[in-house]
Parts: sequence; structure tokens; C-alpha cells
Amino acid sequence: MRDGRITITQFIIEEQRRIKDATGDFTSLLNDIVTACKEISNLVNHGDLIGVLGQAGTENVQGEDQKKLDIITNDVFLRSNEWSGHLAAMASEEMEEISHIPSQYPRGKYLLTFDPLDGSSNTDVNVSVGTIFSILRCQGDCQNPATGDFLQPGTEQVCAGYALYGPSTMMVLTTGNGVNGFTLDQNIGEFILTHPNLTIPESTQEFAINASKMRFWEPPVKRYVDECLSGSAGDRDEDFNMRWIASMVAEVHRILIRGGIFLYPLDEKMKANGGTGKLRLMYEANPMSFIVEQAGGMSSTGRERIMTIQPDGLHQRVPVILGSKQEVERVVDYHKQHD
Ligand code: AHM
Ligand code: MG
Repeated sequence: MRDGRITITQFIIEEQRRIKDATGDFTSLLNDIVTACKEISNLVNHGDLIGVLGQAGTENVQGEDQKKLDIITNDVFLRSNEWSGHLAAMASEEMEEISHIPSQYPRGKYLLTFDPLDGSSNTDVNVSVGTIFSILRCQGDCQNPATGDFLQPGTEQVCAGYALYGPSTMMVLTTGNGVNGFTLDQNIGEFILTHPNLTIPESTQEFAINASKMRFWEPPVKRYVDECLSGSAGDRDEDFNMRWIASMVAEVHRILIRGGIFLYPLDEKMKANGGTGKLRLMYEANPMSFIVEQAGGMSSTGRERIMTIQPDGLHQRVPVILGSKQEVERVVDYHKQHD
């Protein structure tokens, strides 16, 4: 492209050229995902002008109220990706069962999982939201995929990424070879490489947690946050800043740009109700962990590396503690000392 600008398509094609035996299927699949995200960006951007805000009046499989946009964007993702012949099946945070490829289309060798609109409680108040996705290889019978084919640990991901619909729309991707960020140029409808080789600073003075749940936190989390709050008046050398956007994509993006730690831990209230965390392993925790680790950060439940968890269900929830390495290590260490 002119002026040395690199489009996401060029970037992906050049990256795939380095891989022996690449057929182009993956490149084409990623292109369809990019198209879906551009469409979602357009919908989110127009908001109430096109009547897409507000509640749908339905609940998803997790028993959460669905927004109109949750349903619309889920459909956009399915329609954009079902026809190409590269996918064996899809799974979404918004659907109870896996989505089979309609019979009129061929089936391929990849599996796609996604959260079409993460942080959707923010849409009505015009705060950043995002799409998260993960690509796995179908290792079983790709013509007749089943839920079990999706239950692979995060280390098996071929690619993970997110689109952030903020003041500008961005796409951040990893295929296991570092993390790169692209910004949508609305004038030409293309994502342009603007953030090559994103790397998370090892240390930080910024943490993100929903502090309204403080009374339910486990002791290691409470200890860590107490220390951050005490800052230079306590055991740590520096004062800490706090953020909570309630939109994981926006939090992870901030951490990729300037460091930080994000915690959505297991707490006593969840445990009492038989819960295992808030965020979903397949649609949120694994893809974000892949991105964070590829950017030099760390991601853990507090007790184990998220990406090595063997999933036991499509909609499994896990505690998530991710971001700058030194901080995540500290929280993990507090869990070890306590358990
Ligand atoms: P969602 O997929 O239903 O939007 O839920 C996930 C979101 C994350 O983006 C965010 O970090 C978290 O839920 C916020 O939760 P809370 O409202 O409990 O602070
Ligand atoms: Mg979500």
C-alpha cells in the first residue's frame, strides 16, 4: 500500500507465507472475521440512530439478560463465517450449543469461538465494548464436529484476537508470533498496522478490579489490593492508580499499551453458589491469555496458568488475573502462601 502503510490483509498474508504448507484457508478465515468486526463496529457506532440499543428481553445460556446488540452481533459473526468452507463449527458465549455449518456449505478444518460483544452492558452508556475470538484446529471428525472437539486447552489456540470499538476501532491479533495492533481507517474501510509488536511493561502501578465485591474476596486478593491501596505508605515503593471499565477488551487493551493488572478473581460468594469465576474460559480467558502471554505478560487463575486448563464445558467460567508479569507473579505467590 502507498506510504508504506500495511493493511491487515497484507500483514496476515506475509505472516502466513513464512509457514510451510499454509494453504491460505487461515488467511481467508481471518479476513471473514475482520469483515464481521467491521460490520459490528458500524452497528455499535450508529447506536440509537439505527435502533440497536437496549434490552432484547431474552436471557442467554448463562442466565444473563441479552442486549439487542448481543443477538444482532452474534448473528453477524455466524453469517460472516459460516459460508467459506474453512470452519468445522462455531461456538459463542451467546449460544447454548455449538453452531453447525449449514448443510449447503462445505466444512473445513478450523473451529471458531467468540464473544460477539463483550462488555455489552456498556453499549447503552456509550462506553467501549469489543469482540473476542479464538481459532482452534478441529482435531476430530471435521465433517461431524461435536462439543468435545472444542474442549482444548488454550495452548492449542492457532490465533486469538479482539476488536475494540472505542474512540477508534482497533483489531489486536496473535498467531503465536507476538501481538500486533491495527486501527480501522474509516475512510478506506481497512485496518492499518499501527501498533507492531505490542509488549506489556513488566512492572506497573495500575490495577483493575471490581471493588464492589471487596467483602467477598479471598485473602490473597485482599492482601494484594490492600497493598496497592496503601501504596508508598505501605510495603510497596509506589502509589497505585485504579481503573474499572467493566469491558474486558478495553481493560486488556489498556494493559497492552501501558501495563497494569486486571483481576476478576474467584470470591467467597461465587464459591458459596457453586461458581468457578465470572469470565468464560473459551470466549474470554483463553484468547486474552494467549494475547497477554504473547505480549510478554502473564495470565493465571491465581492457582494455575489459564492456558493449560483442560476445559470441561463450553461455557466454563474461570478466575482471571492477567497483565504485567511482576504483578501477576506477586498475586500468584500470595495464593501459594495462603493455600
Ligand atoms: P459479558 O460477556 O456479559 O459482557 O461479561 C463480561 C464482562 C467483562 O468484559 C468485564 O470485565 C466484566 O464482565 C465486568 O463485570 P462486572 O459488571 O461484574 O464488573
Ligand atoms: Mg463476554
